[in-house]
Amino acid sequence: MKLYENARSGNCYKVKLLLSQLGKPFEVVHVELEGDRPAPVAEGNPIGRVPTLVLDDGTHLGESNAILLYLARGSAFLPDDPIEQARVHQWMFFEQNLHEPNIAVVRRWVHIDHNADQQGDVFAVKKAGGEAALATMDRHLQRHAFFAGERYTVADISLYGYTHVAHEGGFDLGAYSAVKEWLARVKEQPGHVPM
Ligand SMILES: N[C@@H](CCC(=O)N[C@@H](CS)C(=O)NCC(=O)O)C(=O)O
Repeated sequence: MKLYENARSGNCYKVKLLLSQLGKPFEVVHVELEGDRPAPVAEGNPIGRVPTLVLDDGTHLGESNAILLYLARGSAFLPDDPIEQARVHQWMFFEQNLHEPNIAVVRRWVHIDHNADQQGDVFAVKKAGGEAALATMDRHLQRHAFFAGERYTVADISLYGYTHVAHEGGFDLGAYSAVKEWLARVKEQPGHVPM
């Protein structure tokens, strides 16, 4: 398998983390966030972004969470029980709807593009959205060790991607003690690799 990715992307890191924990060999191909994208990303992935995973038979897959769900089939990282599986999906949709578009975007402006001061009122809106997402996670984690099925799944991998680097966007995790404890639990999982 070949993973087209950028090392500063939490979306790409999610896929590298799961592949590592599954013990699946893969080759990494670096792609710049700005600029020309190689054909497998620009043409093979209809969305034209990274991560793009190219399977050994030439199949191209895009969207980090779709890739996670594909790779996790039949493994301990995706429960078979329909309700538990729906809860995995629930948190992964939350991640793409209310978490990543706020926390990852604020981090990109602050930490990567250094243009937060050019974002006008949108910056405060995105920052507040990120805080709300962290508060939602914290409420859940005050009663549960993980997001779905009381065990480590791809829902945790998905949410870990940008939560563990949220401080780079100026989010103070001090207010979210259950999130901080969960981050430590995720880091302790067998086969964990850093971003
Ligand atoms: N929802 C997509 C987001 C993919 C995405 O936006 N990837 C970014 C890197 S994190 C990218 O390719 N950016 C290229 C650009 O900014 O031009 C996913 O979860 O994979």
